[in-house]
Amino acid sequence: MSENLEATQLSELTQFVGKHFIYTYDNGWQYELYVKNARTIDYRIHSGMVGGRWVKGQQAHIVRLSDEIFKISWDEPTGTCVSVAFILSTRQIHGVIFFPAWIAENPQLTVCFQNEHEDEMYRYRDAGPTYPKLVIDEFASITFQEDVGSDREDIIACSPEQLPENYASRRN
Ligand code: FER
Repeated sequence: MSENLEATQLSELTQFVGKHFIYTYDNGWQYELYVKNARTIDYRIHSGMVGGRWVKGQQAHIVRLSDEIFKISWDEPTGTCVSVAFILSTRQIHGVIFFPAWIAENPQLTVCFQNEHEDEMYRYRDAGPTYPKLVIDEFASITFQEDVGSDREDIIACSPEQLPENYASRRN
């Protein structure tokens, strides 16, 4: 039974896995996300409270809610929790980000290539303060999307500042 469910779910994700998105939240924050495989994302943050931050290999829960609606949810080494719904038919997104209080107080502490600072992030997370959480609840529009296939390491491979000038402003 559960084997069957899992197989069904994986096949339902094939249209979503391998997608690469650039999107801007209504508050102006610009993000980029690559659905690397059915349990993994890479992402880069171009602007906003933690602009400059980037992460590879974040484990995530990825589900299909309906034909063209997918949701990705994860808990980061910083303690930030994120849940993002992608409505592919209208290229809209709704994201909720739950920031621990220490990040709201000092966002710059998380601005780095996190993979090289994971132990530091766990130490900050455990030191807190965690509460009160800062909840950001915003819609976004997808400004660029492409299908690049799964498990690529070259899609998110450098910091946002190292990208060509118009990389994030490309529209399609
Ligand atoms: C997103 C919202 C939040 C997203 C990533 C985050 C890549 C991560 C925030 C953080 O680490 O502070 O849509 O997609």
